Amino acid sequence: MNITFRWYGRGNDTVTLDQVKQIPGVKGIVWALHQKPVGEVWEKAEIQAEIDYIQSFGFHADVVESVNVHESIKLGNEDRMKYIENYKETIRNLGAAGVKVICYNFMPIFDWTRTEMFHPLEDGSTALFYEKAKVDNLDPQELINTVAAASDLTLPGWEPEKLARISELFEAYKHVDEEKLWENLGIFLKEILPVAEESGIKMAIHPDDPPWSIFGLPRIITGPESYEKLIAISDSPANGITMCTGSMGANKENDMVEIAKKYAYLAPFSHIRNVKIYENGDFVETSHYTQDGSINVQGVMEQLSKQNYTGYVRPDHGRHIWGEVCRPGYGLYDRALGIMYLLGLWDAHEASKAGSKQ
Ligand code: DNO
Repeated sequence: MNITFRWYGRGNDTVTLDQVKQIPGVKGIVWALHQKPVGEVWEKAEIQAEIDYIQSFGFHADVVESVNVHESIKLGNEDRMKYIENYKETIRNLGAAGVKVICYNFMPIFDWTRTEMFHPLEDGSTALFYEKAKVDNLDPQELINTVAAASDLTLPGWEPEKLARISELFEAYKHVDEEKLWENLGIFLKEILPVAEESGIKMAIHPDDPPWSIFGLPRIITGPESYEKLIAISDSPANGITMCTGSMGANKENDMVEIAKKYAYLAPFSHIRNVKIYENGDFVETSHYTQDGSINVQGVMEQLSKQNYTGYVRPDHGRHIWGEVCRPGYGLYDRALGIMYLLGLWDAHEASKAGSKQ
């Protein structure tokens, strides 16, 4: 297991790499060129500048999250090949700079979706919250306003240039159902996977968050059956997943321990966090601690240890604790606590494996 920490770049994050350096066990920084408009080629020089900075703190920069996929590719528009070619160029440039994993997603229009960014928890902290009935009855524009009001910084996946075209995009997606979206994912993957292989990169698709359709838009990476379909598209070693316990696990039907057991081998990258799911389908992001939420984080870590998992792992969204002012879900303190919990579980499982061999 290779512990990493997501960081949004100089001037774009409240957390500094000096601070991350003080969290035990962190080997690498998960990064992206967040200022690049979706669909543009990431140039070699700008990639290298970011990597040099990260490496100057002694971290590796092996994992990029995310190179976002242009809506034209997901929609299957006529101009999609232009964007696919740009994506290939970015893969080549990242591979040449030594990057090993690219996390991406195939969610139409909206990336991760929450109705409240600073929902009060009983312990006095705040956390990201999803109110199901609210989303079921919400005008998407209201959701955009909520997200925009939550932070002065642009949140990943919520780029203003995309959101300005919202009604046009909704109109376009009327012609794309789940089947069509799978077809468009297949076309994208068949084009880019050979390039990823040549470049020494594994592509790691992130589950839809939450893993169900919202606003009538199709969503396809929602549970174990999605992984079977993904494998059926291509058995390239570059065709991987980002195993995200909090995203996929927000649907109670998805048993993350079983999913880890069966699909961790497909995941060069894992996001490990907890959520508490309520009877009415709402969910809130809790601490990483198993007893605080609905996900068996302990059981997931046991699976990873049993499989001698060598992939990259990061804690995911944390609560906002101890008065920290930060990006929603991406503070320093609770993610650092999360790492200590994951390392503790890992060491305990490794020790019991070693013990049982004696
Ligand atoms: C939110 C993240 C997502 C994730 C992308 C992956 O905090 O989990 O934005 O990075 O969906 O492409």
